[in-house]
This record gives sequence, structure tokens and C-alpha cells, in this order.
Amino acid sequence: MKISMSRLKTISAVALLGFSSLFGFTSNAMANECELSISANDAMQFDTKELSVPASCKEVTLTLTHSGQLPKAAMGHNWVLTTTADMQAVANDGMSAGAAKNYVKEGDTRVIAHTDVVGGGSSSSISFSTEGMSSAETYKFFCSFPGHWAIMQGNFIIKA
Ligand SMILES: [Cu+2]
Repeated sequence: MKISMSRLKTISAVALLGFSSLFGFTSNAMANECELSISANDAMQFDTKELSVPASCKEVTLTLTHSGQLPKAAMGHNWVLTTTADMQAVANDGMSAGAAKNYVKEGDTRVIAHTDVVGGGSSSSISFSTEGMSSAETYKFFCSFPGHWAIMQGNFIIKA
């Protein structure tokens, strides 16, 4: 009985892999709606002012890509997620934390998620749990590189 169950699981896993690769390459519409991408450039801009995920997402994966060419020290970008109310204070504390900490204060519980700071041509991904997040709350994503957050920010929405 144990043997047949494990064989069954193996067969299911193979079938799932085959399914996802088949559709993954043929249709963007099949893309996982819990996976987000955002791009930032040398002109201190994100390519979107709004990101959203359905409330059904237990975990969200975000990939930040720096589409520019400038180095991390001059035009570095990260992606930080907080409530709207916490954004400004988190950004200020992040500036004090410095580049070695990716401009995020160590152990800052107001930070829901953040990527590393990346320079031109690089990317950074983060996966985070949506536990405790709500469609009734308003959230902001922003870049905490010094001087960037006032321009580089947008709304993050949990769709009910
Ligand atoms: Cu930035």
C-alpha cells in the first residue's frame, strides 16, 4: 500500500510538471497571478504605479529588474512593501541603515517584504506570505534607496 501510494505521487508530480511546462511556454494568460514583476530604470522610475494580487494568494513572489545601466551605488533600486501609514518612517530608517543593509533597518517589523538593492542589468526576487494582509488595508511599495521613495512608489492592492 505504501509503495503504490508513493508511485502514485510520483506519477502525479510528473504529470503536473508536464502540464505546467506545456502551458507555461504557450500562453502568458496561464501565468501565475501570485507572481509579480516590476522594472526600474536609470531615470529613477518604476514601470508601474500599481501592483495587485488576488486575496487567494497565500504567497506572493515579486521580481524586481533594473533595466538601466547605472551601477548600484549611483542608481540602485530595491522594492519595499509596507502599509501606507508606515512608508515614510520605514524609508527614513532605511536611509540610516545604509547600503550594506539594502537601505532597510534590520529587523524592521513594519517591512512586509523587501528585495535587495540592484544595479543596472540585475534583478532580485522575494517571496513572502500574505498572512495578516487584508483587502481592507492600503499598502505601498517603494524604493528605499536614499532620495528615491518620494518618486518611486505605488499602490499594492489585495483584491477581495
Ligand atoms: Cu530606487
